[in-house]
Formats: sequence, C-alpha cells, structure tokens
Amino acid sequence: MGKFKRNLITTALPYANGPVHIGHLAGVYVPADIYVRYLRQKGEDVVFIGGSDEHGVPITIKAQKEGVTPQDIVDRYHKLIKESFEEFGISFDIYSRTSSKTHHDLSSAFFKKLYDEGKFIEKTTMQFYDEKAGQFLADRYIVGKCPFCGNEHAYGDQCEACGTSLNATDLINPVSAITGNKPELRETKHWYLPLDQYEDWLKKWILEEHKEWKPNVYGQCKSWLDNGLQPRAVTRDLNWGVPVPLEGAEGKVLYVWFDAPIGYISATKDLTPDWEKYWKDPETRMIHFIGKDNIVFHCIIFPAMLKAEGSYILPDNVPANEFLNLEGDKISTSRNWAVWLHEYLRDFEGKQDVLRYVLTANAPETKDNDFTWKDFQARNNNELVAIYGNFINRTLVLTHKYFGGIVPERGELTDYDREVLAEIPAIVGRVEKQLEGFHFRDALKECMGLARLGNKYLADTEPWKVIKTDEARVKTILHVCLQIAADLSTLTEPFLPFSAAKLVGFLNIEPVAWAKMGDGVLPAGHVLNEAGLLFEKIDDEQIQKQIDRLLATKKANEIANAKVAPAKSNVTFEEFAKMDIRAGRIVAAEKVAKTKKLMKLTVDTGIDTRTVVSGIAEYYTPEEVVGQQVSILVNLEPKQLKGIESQGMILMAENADGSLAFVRPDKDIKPGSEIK
Ligand code: B3M
Ligand code: ZN
Repeated sequence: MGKFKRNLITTALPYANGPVHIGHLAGVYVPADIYVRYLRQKGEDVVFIGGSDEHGVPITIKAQKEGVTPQDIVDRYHKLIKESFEEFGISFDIYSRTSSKTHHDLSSAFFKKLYDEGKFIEKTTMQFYDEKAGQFLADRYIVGKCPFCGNEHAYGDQCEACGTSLNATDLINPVSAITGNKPELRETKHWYLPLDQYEDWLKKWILEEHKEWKPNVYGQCKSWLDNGLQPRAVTRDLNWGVPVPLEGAEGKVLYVWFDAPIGYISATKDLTPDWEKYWKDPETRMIHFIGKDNIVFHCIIFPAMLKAEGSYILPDNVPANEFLNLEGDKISTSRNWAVWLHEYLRDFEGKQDVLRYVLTANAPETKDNDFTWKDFQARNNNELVAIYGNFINRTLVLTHKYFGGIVPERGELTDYDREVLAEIPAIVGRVEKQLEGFHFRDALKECMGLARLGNKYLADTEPWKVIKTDEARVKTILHVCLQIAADLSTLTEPFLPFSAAKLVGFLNIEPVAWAKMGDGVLPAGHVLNEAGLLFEKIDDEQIQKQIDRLLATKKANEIANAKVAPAKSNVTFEEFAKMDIRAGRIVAAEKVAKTKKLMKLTVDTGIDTRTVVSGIAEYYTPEEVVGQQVSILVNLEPKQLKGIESQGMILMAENADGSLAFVRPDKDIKPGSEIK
C-alpha cells in the first residue's frame, strides 16, 4: 500500500432505531468487508471498525412512541444489527456502540479539548420550549401547518407532504409533539464549530490534494465548498446523548453528528491498547465506507473536527456509494419498503453469499441502482449456479468418477493448457487493480471470469469424451481444472466467504495464500473430500413469495396513505329517520351472469324475503355470503339492474383500494330489527 504501514477501515455507524436492510449492506458493509478481506489476504495490517450509532432524536422519538426508554430501543436494535452483520460474514474486528463508557468519555474529552482551546464559538438563539414537558424541543418534536403546502402535520425540520426543509419557526400554529402544548420561544446557548474558518484548508485538502476521490464524492464536496461553509452547532438541548461537559450546560448533549464519528475512535480504543498507532500515525491509511447521505459529515465536518483537535490523522479516501432502490422505489423503513436482513436469512437460509453476490454485482457504485427479485434469481441461477457452481461441480464429480477423488498426475501441457494457466495471474492482477480503485462490481466480474474460463476449458477439452481414448490427457485436464478451482476459493473469498470456505472443504485443503494463486498448489495424489453443491437454483415460487410480500406492503401503504373522502354537509334527524334500515340475513346468492361485480342476493328482511343486486362479487363468493347477517336499506326505490329488480341496498364499507366489507350487527340479531 505504498507509503502506508497499516489500514484503518471504518463503516458508517447505523442508527440503532431499526433493523438493517439490503441498502445498508450494498452501500457500505459488503464493499467494506470485501476490501478488508482482500487486505487481510494480502497480509496487510488492518483493523475493521463498526458499531451502532445510539444517540440522536429519532431514537428518543421511537422510545417515546413505544413508551420505553431510549436505552431499551438501542439495546434491542444494537443486538439485532450486530447479529445480522455477523450472519452475513461482515468481519468486523469490533462492532461497538456509542452508548459505551469509552465512547462517552472520549467524545466528552474531545469536546472539552476543543472548548478549552477556544475552537468553538458560543451563540445564543431562540428555540421552542415546552413548559409542560419542561424541555426544549428538537425540530422533529414540533408539528404544525406547512407554510408551503398547508399539510397540518409538518415537522419542525421538514414537511413530509411536500418535501420542503423547514425551520421550526416557519410552522403555522406549532405545537409540541410531546404534550400537544403550544411551545414558547426561549433563549438557549449552544457551541458552534466555525466551519467557515476551515474552508480554505478544506478546499486545498480535498479539491487539490484528493482529486482521486470518486466523482460523486468529490463533486458533492466541491458543491458544499463552493457554496461557502457556515458555523455548525455541535450541541443540542436534549436529554439523550453525551452530556456537554461544561458547567451550566445541564440538559444539553453533544449533537449526534459530533459524537458519532468519534465513535470510530472509541471503538478502536475498545479493540486495542495500540489504538493511537491507528489514529495518530500518518503512516496509517484511514478509509471511511459510507452512503452518499453521509458525505458532508465524513469529508467536511469530521475532518474539520479532527483538524481542530490536532492530533489525529485524516481519511485518505471516502469511497461513498449511491443508493440502492428496491423494485423501483426508494427503500424506506417507515413504509416497510425494504428487504430486512434478518428476514432474508429466515427465507433464504444459508444463502448469505447469494445476496452478497447480487448486491456487489449490482452495487450502486456510481449511480442509484435497483434491486429486483427477478434479477436476484437470474444472477443466482445463471451466474452462480450455471457458471461458478457448474465448473466446480463438474471438476469434482469427474475427478471422483475417474480417479477416485485423488488429484491426478499432470502430463505434458498443450499450448491451450498453458494459455489457460497463464490467464490466472493476469486475472488476479486485474481483480487487485479493481479492488484498489474501490471498483467492486468490476472486481467481481473479473473473478467470475476465472470461473467462466474454467467452464470454457472443460467444454473445449471434453474430458468425458476423451476418457474413452486417452486417460492420460484427462488426468492433465482435471489437474488443470483443480488448480483453477483451488485458486477460485481464494480469489472469491473476499466476495463469497461462505462458499469459499465450502470449496476449501470440498478440496480438503488449507486456504491457498493470495500470493500463491497461479502456482498450481494442489499436488498430484492429494485426496479430495466428498463434494456437495456450491450453489443451488432458486425457483419461481420462492421469488414469487417475496414479490407478493412487497405487493402486500405496497397495498397496505396505499390504504394507509389514501385520502379520506371529504365530509358531507349535515342532515337533520328527520332526514336521517326517513331511511328504513333493518338487520337481514342472506338466504341465497348467485353471481349475475356476464358481469364481474354483481351478485344477486335473496335476503330475509324480517318484513319479507326479497331480491337485492349488490356489487360485491369481486370480494365475496356466493358460498361465503349465504347465511351472513347484513344491514339493508329496505325503503330504497327498486331499480332494474341487468334485468333483475333490486329491492333495497346492502350497506357496505369501502376500503381505500375500493374493496368492500359488510356492515353488520356484531351480535346475532333477529331479521327485521331496526338499525337506527
Ligand atoms: N448514523 C447516519 C446513518 O446511519 C449515521 C451515520 C453515522 S457515521 C459516524 O446513515
Ligand atoms: Zn408542505
């Protein structure tokens, strides 16, 4: 790694207020894990840091909604998130958390040092205060009418109806989300990091000295810097977080984006007593893996904090990714539009690598990308199974069949054999080059190129035919194939660690060192293990189940978001009393021929037995409705419908998606009873 002696790889700390989903994995954790596994393979000194971000307003809001403490919330999700990462083979050296004592102490000391050295400015501003709750209100805790679109439930930081970012003071009729009280404006003092003072330095450091950063990252930094930086408050009035370590600052905590990146340092400190070597020696290369929404914090604000503190190194690169969408829509926790990792594992047991593969092959490296279940299936069946799995399977099965599972002797190599073997170091070189440039999709493509090469070699040399005439030649062919298989177990390990381990097991070898790929490490006479399948086909039914689940989510969201019909004008009691509504019972039912919606019902109204035509046939079958109690308007004027006289109307409730449900007495009632 050139001028560096060691590597410090960090991944964004996910908020511990919900489980993690495929977007997290694709954007941050899989690429970081690939990179780290690669560095380890190369024998580099590397520490891989992760942890949960356990502060911030969303966590306190979630706690309040559920009537539990913020600590309960973060304990629950920290555990779930940590387990998901472990199960997907994200090989952190430590997965820490920001509610830890180490972190509170370290971030508090970090703040205090900057404070003591006069690096902050103090400002007094007016902020909403809820007298009844006895606390200042974060912008998220204030709701009111949006001045732009009139939405009555806009938040103090944003109106979710029209997407405008707001200041709490913009809201019309603001009320506290905690008590419903009208909050008052009160003075409050906060500490600000004067980012404007770091602007020239940042411009030089990023725009001149880090031109190699990914264009999406560089571009976002440039746009922030071109627009000019403002001082940023690094404290908040809140009772959850790292307390501001100053006298008179009771009820104030460090802003979550001030303490969270310091979490990388505290996690390293929890990992090793040597932590300062990783954080303070310029021979350490620090890389932050993050999503695009975190760029400004990692490229501008945190570096300015580190610079102000003075003893820490700065990141060498911040290879941020764009977003992954799901079936054409933005992934959203609140809309449950996501593939949750713990649910994936329940439905696709043991298929961690398939998801790692698909998310890498389709990674949102340069632009937002879409995850679809059909693509997931196709990549599994047509790539992992048909190319990689097929090559390994054929090689192992033929070796067991012809040579009792023993690596055969290699004879004279043909030019073609030599050509194929020479490709291995060339491919390894290209994988390295792509990985070092953070091009994980292309790196994976190159790896699959080696499996493809093996497959083609088998198809061209046809050992299953040659065996009839020339056993010695088949020995050489399978010998070559087995070397490729062994190399694949190493080359794919950063991407597909579970399958690589499986393959190593089939081959009955110690993992091949990265540097030994291409050397032909499997000696003749080596005994292989019984082989299984590396990958399995995923059938349509499994995929349809996932698609159906998403369709159900979509439908539920549509219903939840549907506009309620506007209120009608008042009626007098006399007008209402004109309607004769009775409890009735359906005694017979049949679909009306040549219509989709209509059902002919025979109803016992207590007064008589009569025919009613009702538009329920899309939602109920005749068998289901016979015997059911209903509410029926009996004095509606009769009407001809498809040649049938309908005498009255069955009362139905209409859902937002147009589906219908009976409105009926909730106890058995004698037909003819009045409904009023
Ligand atoms: N928790 C935001 C996020 O999860 C934030 C990242 C902190 S990284 C220091 O996207
Ligand atoms: Zn609005």
